[in-house]
Amino acid sequence: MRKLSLLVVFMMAFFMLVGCGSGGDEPAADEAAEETYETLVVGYAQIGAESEWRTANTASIKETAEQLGVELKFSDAQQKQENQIAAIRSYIAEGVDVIGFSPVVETGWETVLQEAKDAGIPVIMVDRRADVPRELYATYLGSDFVEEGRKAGNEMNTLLPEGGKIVELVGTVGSAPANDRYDGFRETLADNIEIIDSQSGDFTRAQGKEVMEAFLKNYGDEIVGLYAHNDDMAIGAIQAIEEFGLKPGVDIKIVSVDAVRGAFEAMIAGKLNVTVECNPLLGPQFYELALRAVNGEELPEWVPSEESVYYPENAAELLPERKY
Ligand code: GZL
Repeated sequence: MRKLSLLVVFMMAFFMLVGCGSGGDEPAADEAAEETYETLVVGYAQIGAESEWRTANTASIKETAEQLGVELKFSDAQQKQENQIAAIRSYIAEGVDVIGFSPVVETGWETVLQEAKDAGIPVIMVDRRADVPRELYATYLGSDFVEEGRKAGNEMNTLLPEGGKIVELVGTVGSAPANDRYDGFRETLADNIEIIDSQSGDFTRAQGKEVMEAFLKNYGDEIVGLYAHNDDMAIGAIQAIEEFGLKPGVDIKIVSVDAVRGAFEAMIAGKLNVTVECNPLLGPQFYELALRAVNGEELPEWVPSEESVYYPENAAELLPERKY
């Protein structure tokens, strides 16, 4: 009897062990569960708060995280690259799942992005692009800035069929939007339009006004057109043009980029002639890409955003529905 009991106990123990070890349909210990928005932890290194566009972009990143239940760690670098790099390093140290950032300038990112790669943390470039090897980022989500420049050039040709002398307010020196809008504009600008001066206003209203004051002091009413790389600089320039005694949008035709609410208001007032859209509402696409990246999916090198061009004729009708 005793032997029979021992045999039964042994057999029960054996099958219990085998059953546990069989694997059955439980996942093996090393198969990590898929992340969801609710478990995702994202570190985002934002450039700053230099323009209406940036404010809308930040709102989209923060509000979408809230809506999805994503844990967002967010930093504002006051337009300083060293602050963005420090923020990315802090996210690496905290072991976030994904890092998102909008590189204030194109160069100087390779070291810190290599550190993120070594830590196994995917990086998504949002809005602006950095000049780094493909293996250092999961994808780039942003606009075709060269195309924005091309569109602006075509609009300036339409506004100045007789040609003439124009000036240019360039964005942040070294940034992808400034470099590409500069190049794209020159691809399509007509030969009878001459860019007599081109200076950076760093994408801000204050500096856009300051540089336009200097242009007007140097060239006065020779200037018949202004190309501004963003609406904030154009709005600053509009103030300078009025203070100089000329009519913005009439004496000086103005083409700018972003399509923020301030640009619609300026077009309604007849002071701005065209704004080329650059969509800042990138939050939803960013988190969708972040989740795919953290769950191991290979992403395309570039996910471009859809954009349009807006004119005074329907600015008043469109303004109420503008989200930024
Ligand atoms: C463009 C974005 C630019 C905007 C500016 O994608 O990086 O930066 O055009 C903003 O308004 O400051």
